[in-house]
Amino acid sequence: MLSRFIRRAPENFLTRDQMQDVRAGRRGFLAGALAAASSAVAVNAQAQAAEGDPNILNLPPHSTGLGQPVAARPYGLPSEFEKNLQRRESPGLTRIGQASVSFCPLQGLFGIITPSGLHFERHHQGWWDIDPTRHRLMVNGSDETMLKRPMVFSMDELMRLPNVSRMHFIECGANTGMEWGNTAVPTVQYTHGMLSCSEFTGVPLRTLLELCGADLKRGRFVLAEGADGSGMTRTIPMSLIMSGEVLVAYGQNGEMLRPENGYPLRLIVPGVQGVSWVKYLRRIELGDMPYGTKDETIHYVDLQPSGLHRQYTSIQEVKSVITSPSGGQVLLDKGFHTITGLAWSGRGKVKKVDVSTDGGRNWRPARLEGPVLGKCLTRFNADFVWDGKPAIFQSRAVDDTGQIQPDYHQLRQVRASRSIYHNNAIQSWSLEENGEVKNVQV
Ligand SMILES: Nc1nc2c(c(=O)[nH]1)N[C@H]1C(S)=C(S)[C@@H](COP(=O)(O)O)O[C@H]1N2
Ligand SMILES: [Mo]
Repeated sequence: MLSRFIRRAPENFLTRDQMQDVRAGRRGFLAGALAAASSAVAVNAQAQAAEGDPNILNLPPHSTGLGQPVAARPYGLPSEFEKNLQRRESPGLTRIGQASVSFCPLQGLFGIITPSGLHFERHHQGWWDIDPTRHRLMVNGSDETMLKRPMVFSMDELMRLPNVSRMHFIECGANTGMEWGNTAVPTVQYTHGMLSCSEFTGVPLRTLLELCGADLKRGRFVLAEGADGSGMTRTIPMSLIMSGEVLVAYGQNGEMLRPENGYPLRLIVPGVQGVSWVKYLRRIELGDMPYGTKDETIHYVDLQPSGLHRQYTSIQEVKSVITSPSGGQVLLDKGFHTITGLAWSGRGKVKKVDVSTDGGRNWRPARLEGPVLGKCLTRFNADFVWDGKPAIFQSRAVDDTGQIQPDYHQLRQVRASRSIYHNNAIQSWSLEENGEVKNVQV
């Protein structure tokens, strides 16, 4: 029984033989891996029944020899067997210069925090490892009456200030964008992997504005500017900043931000699409009207059924996805399996997640695993006993403002079908009789 498991994804766990293939640069091992895994399980189960499990009976070297010395690795790394759990570039997307996306392997993660090394990446001009001793943050007003004391902060000066740590998700507005076209991207890594969640540490932007003597009545918008070559500038409404939620952050999961995620400083705008979370943050300007920069007027806008574009739709609406079983995974046996997934809302907390195993005809509540936090990922689980027949898995989240995640029919009625951004529709995974799980739209 112990050898029967859900293969978490074609990319996950490597056997020793596959690891040797990877090291030797031999290709094509993944294609054969499925067949090998299925037959290996069947053979193992029979062999075990007859003569006992050699994995238990024969003492392995790690039970008889000396282990590795302490501090052999001053900075820890995952197990060699996890080498294939990686962020990946989608085979279906073209990389333009350094402008690219790497997707987070959601199918292989537990709980709600994304390990920093697996956080998705979206760079409009490539990433930099910026010298923190030379990085500066300037805070100024659109004119001299907006802010009494324009200031320039070094990292040391910022890190002396009172700070907070908060757990939040970040989702690119283009996440799940390929699904508008019903392209059936194969795995959850590529359908939903522009999503990650971390504990961020930093100074509330409100604190910095107050330090600079900002006119918080007249100042209605802030412009945030990054130090990379992408000209990444976004308008942030003061209503978000006054709540104290918007952070100028240097910390991510207990250490400094990773270079790919904006080291040494980025903006955290909880609930809002990723593009507003300006990385390599170098300037904040307080003004009295929206700035209308390129990334908010021509990009990240939504084509409506009327033919007009909707702008400034920046809140990531309530959404969920089953991460296992999901596309590319294989159920190797009938019987008990755990359905697990993630739910989130840019408007607040997840209140409820329902799951269906028959394509949305019947729904039952999933268990929300704590903690359930505002504008943060929430893990849900549900029991499933597979009878060997085809099934269609779906999850549907509801947030504490009462918003319900739509199905594709409902979404397309309001948003038409030629959009790119802000797709929060219900995802369907079809389980076939042979145990394979595939991306479908129903
Ligand atoms: N300076 C800068 N900030 C940026 C970007 C960028 O290219 N440059 N990309 C934005 C986009 S579109 C997204 S989705 C998020 C991605 O953050 P991540 O790479 O840490 O996942 O950063 C945003 N902030
Ligand atoms: Mo993005």
